[in-house]
Amino acid sequence: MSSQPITFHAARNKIATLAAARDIWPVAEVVKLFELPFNDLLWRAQKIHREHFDANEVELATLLSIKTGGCPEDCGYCPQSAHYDTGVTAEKMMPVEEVVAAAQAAKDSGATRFCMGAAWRAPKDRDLDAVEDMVKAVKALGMETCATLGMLKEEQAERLRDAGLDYYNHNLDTAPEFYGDIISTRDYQDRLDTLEHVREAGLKVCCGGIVGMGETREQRAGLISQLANLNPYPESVPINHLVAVEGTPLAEQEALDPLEFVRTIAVARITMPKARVRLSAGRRQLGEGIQTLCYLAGANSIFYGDKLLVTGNPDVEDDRALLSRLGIRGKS
Ligand code: SAM
Ligand code: DTB
Ligand code: SF4
Repeated sequence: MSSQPITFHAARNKIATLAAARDIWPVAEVVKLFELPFNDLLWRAQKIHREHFDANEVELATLLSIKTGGCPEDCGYCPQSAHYDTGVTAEKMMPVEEVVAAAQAAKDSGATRFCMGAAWRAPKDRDLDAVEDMVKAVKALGMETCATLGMLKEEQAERLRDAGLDYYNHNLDTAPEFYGDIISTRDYQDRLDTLEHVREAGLKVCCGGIVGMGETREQRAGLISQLANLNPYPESVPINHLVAVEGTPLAEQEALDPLEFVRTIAVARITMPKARVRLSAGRRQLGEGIQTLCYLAGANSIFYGDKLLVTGNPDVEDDRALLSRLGIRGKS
């Protein structure tokens, strides 16, 4: 019998065994996590957090917009889209020396990761010449490097890897079912394709989304399920709270219950135990109490610096003061 070709059932069992080797998170299971009593959810998240990380340490990552505004995409939340009148004007790419100076300043104030963002649908091959120089120079300062430049082809990801890029950020943003309500100029599959190219090139993946855009709880669970089921799941997961910017279609979006944001962080921690879960955009609006709950729920990375890309972030002094009150150290 052993010489028989593999049967359908044997093949199916093998696939099931392989799937069991990593946790698969169907949307319904993620919804169940969201529905737990708040204290039970936070307790589960904390236990998992402590199994994999020092719970009193947070990664400090600084963002810089290396090419601001005038983006051809129509992402409904984004102040940099050329489709909306938000007061952000299109600028040229920043000179390499300015980028390096900003990275050095970030390093001096304690950041260990530097993320360079560009308002592009996708970089042109010639744009990457300058980005490669930036990556090399930032890396030479001894910082971890990250870039977020839009859709990427595999050869482009390889170029960035060879320049010394550690992470590439490309977000799924929301659940597949809600995505079309927010963006029409590229689809979900385009994003999954870019993530695949990034992985194939051997870069680490930074991928997350935005909460508070009018999605349902099931759709929030849908986003987390998509992220957690990536194989492997991302090393870095930025969870952004919508920053509602005047002029964008989401300017008047009704505010989400902030505890639902905390729940999203906890669910990300439980479903992606070893990821850096980054409490990303929206910290200024969330305030210190909610941020503290996010740290308790397993967030262990923040964007650190007075600005995100074009909108505001808490002042560095205020972050330092809050972290010190909580006894949380910056990762060295
Ligand atoms: N243009 C590139 C792209 O879209 O991939 C890179 C930069 S883009 C600004 C990076 C991410 O920032 C978006 O995917 C989105 O998740 C987040 N983002 C942009 N505007 C935001 C806002 N108003 N509130 C929260 N997150 C936002
Ligand atoms: C991510 O997930 N959030 C960051 C970073 N990746 C590039 C960007 C947040 C942008 C917030 C609005 C702004 O300042 O443009
Ligand atoms: Fe462009 Fe990125 Fe903003 Fe979308 S999120 S409009 S792709 S800068």
